[in-house]
Amino acid sequence: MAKFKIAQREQPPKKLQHLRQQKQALWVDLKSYLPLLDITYSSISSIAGLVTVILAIFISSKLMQSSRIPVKKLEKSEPSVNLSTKQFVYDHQAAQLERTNNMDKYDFNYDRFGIDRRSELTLQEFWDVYDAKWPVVLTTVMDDWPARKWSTELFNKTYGEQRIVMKAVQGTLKNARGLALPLHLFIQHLNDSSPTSWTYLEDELFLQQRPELYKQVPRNLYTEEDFFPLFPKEVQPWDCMLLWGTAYSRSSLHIDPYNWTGTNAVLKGHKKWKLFPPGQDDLLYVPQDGACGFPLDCFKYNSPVDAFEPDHEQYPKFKQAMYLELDQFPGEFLIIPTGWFHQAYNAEETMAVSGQFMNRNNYLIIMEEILKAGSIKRQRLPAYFHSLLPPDQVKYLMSLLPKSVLRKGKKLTEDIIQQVERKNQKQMKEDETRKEIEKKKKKKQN
Ligand SMILES: *[C@@H]1O[C@H](CO)[C@@H](O)[C@H](O)[C@H]1NC(C)=O
Ligand SMILES: *[C@@H]1O[C@H](CO)[C@@H](O)[C@H](O)[C@H]1NC(C)=O
Ligand SMILES: *[C@@H]1O[C@H](CO)[C@@H](O)[C@H](O)[C@H]1NC(C)=O
Ligand SMILES: *[C@@H]1O[C@H](CO)[C@@H](O)[C@H](O)[C@H]1NC(C)=O
Ligand SMILES: O=C(O)CCC(=O)C(=O)O
Repeated sequence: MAKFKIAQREQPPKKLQHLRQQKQALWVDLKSYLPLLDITYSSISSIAGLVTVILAIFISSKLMQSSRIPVKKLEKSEPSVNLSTKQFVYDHQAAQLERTNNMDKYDFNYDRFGIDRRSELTLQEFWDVYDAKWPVVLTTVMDDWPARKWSTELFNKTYGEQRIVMKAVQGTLKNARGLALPLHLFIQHLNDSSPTSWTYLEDELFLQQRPELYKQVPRNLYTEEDFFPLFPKEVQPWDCMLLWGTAYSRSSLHIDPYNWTGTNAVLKGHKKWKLFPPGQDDLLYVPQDGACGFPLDCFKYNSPVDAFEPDHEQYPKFKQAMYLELDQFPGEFLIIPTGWFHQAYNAEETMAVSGQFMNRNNYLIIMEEILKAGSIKRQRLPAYFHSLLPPDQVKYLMSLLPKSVLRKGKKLTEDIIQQVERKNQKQMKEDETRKEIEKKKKKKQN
């Protein structure tokens, strides 16, 4: 691969450095408010646990029926790929070469080592130059999103008493813990964060369970072709995660499940990104044995490094890693290619929505990741598998899914939903009781 822009990696972002020197007591008081919270997922005590629970939530249920179906005409897939006989590895270098060659077809002044912001982009050019090859920011696809009007006040008023899932960090990312608590408590502390004390609402279910919100986040031309709705509902990924973080909040450095292509739409705030071209797993200290723990299993590609505050002593090789940087602002829609490690950092309070898609350019990769993890046996694919159209391949693959996996998926989602809902009811009762008591007190005083 060619040279990549090597961005300032030695130092944390300016804002972080600056604040680090201050006394870190903006709101180190998380401890005093944590005990007030009713922790639903009491078993979550580490980032690993949190990731498991949050990702578990991602397994879809019968609640939402997606109407998203593939729409564009499809060509046959390459006959050279035969998933039924051997492991397939996507050739990212070949993809880069293809990208460079394809650039000649179009009249655009591409930033070869940075991230283009595009408004008038045809679907064909997207597929030729960016999709499964390089990140891109789309600057107009969110113009008509009703969600652009979402405000703290609206969420507080309408959903304040309802529970959300979030992570809270005191210290470093490694000290993250998962919490489920009423939204208004998260909102109450939106402005109270410091480099070592922050919260991040990361909820896969919140929007998906509220159709009035879900429909305010429409798909666009580039994400429309999606084969995930062909998965049985029990194992279909949720595709609309609410990400609302205080300043300093961040994700981990990771690749998405099944190496899918990710999307991230910023509604409010300022999100910073570090995006790593594929092939650097060694420099990112990616463990080789991680399992994602979904009913439809997959390998987990997570790096233990916090790319925004790397511990160079513990991870010396990270210094050699190359990455692209991006500052993403409201109305900007980022597409993260399959297989690229990425980490987001919210430079100020930031609200965003993430999603994913499986289309003609990544479906073989996703199917391979599923086969590799072993929920479906490779040998069960018929000889004619590769003569099927891509969506039919996906449907066929899914028809081989053991019933036990479907049952697990269904049960897991139901359990999680029940848990949150039960807590909501409990919470409401508690609130009523509290109000009654206050009323009585007032009466007494009068
Ligand atoms: C998915 O990404 C991982 C991590 O970079 C890589 O090892 C794996 O080969 C990728 N999967 C496919 C099918 O290319
Ligand atoms: C959120 O609503 C609660 C009442 O439930 C109120 O006390 C609080 O001030 C509100 N916060 C904001 C930021 O609107
Ligand atoms: C956070 O601070 C901003 C700017 O000072 C203010 O407009 C906003 O209301 C505050 N939000 C909360 C939830 O306190
Ligand atoms: C894929 O492998 C199977 C099993 O060995 C074989 O029967 C089939 O012809 C192969 N398909 C292609 C397109 O090479
Ligand atoms: O925190 C973020 O915005 C990053 C989210 C992300 O990378 C993901 O959903 O895969």
